[in-house]
Amino acid sequence: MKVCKTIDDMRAASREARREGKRLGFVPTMGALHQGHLSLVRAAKAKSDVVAASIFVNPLQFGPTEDLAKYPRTFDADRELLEREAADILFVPTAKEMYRPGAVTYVTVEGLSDKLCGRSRPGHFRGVATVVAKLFHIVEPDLAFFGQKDAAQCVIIQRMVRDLNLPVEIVVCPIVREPDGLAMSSRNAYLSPEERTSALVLYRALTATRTLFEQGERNTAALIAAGRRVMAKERGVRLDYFEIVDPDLLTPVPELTRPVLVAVAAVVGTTRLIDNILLSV
Ligand code: PAJ
Repeated sequence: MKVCKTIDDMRAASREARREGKRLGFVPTMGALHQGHLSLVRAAKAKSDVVAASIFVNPLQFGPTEDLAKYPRTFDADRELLEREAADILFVPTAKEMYRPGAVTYVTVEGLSDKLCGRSRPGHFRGVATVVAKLFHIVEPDLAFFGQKDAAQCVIIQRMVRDLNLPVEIVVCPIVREPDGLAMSSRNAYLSPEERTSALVLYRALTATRTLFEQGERNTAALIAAGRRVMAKERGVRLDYFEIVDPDLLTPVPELTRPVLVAVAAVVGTTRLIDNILLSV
């Protein structure tokens, strides 16, 4: 695996692959890799000739009181995992390499960036869209792989690609869960054993909603209420949102007449976790 630390090195590696007519698949990450990330690398391997991954803890997508400083950084283990998955290129720029002093240009996906997590994390999706746009320009992939775990992120990236005519195909891959249902996340590493148990409430609430839906309930207010009731029962968990929204627009829907996204975010102890499911009628 070729490790590129500079933008110039990364561009050269990408150009070389493309000169040979190879399809380049790209998996952007912030590291602390787990099976969720690796599922994206495997999907990329299956659909592309050359696979590039990036590890960059993007300061622009963290709020001033968020966990940028303590975000888990496990580079040696990450590199080994990527080697084992036979990734071809790893891009690991520094923050200085990615953001020149005085950088003032951002990508805002208006009307979407303030939905779901965007409401309680102002500036977060602007940071995500900006860094992903930059990464796409540097790596120049044919395909880029994202996880459904971050549902709003997928919607925002897809809209950005469409609106800016970026020549990349976005592939969204399913959520990878622990055997007990907890969605895998780099932030799960912050959880104490008690919090790890409490964290199961997110998936439990989503499952309760799905069960009610399968029993025939189509009123979203009733479905949301059921999910929120489950969330409220778990002590030490502060609900941020439990919403049922249009999967493309991220806006609330009153009745379930077409597929919807059920999305939840909550703070367990001090750790913010998200999860979601899709319901299709
Ligand atoms: P990060 O949280 O490291 O996630 C990188 C990719 O892995 C994202 O596409 C995310 O949705 C996916 N992923 C995380 N957990 C997953 C799971 N349990 N199952 C399936 N996929 C999962 O998301 C980011 O980084 C950043 O915002 C980034 C896109 C890299 C921009 O900085």
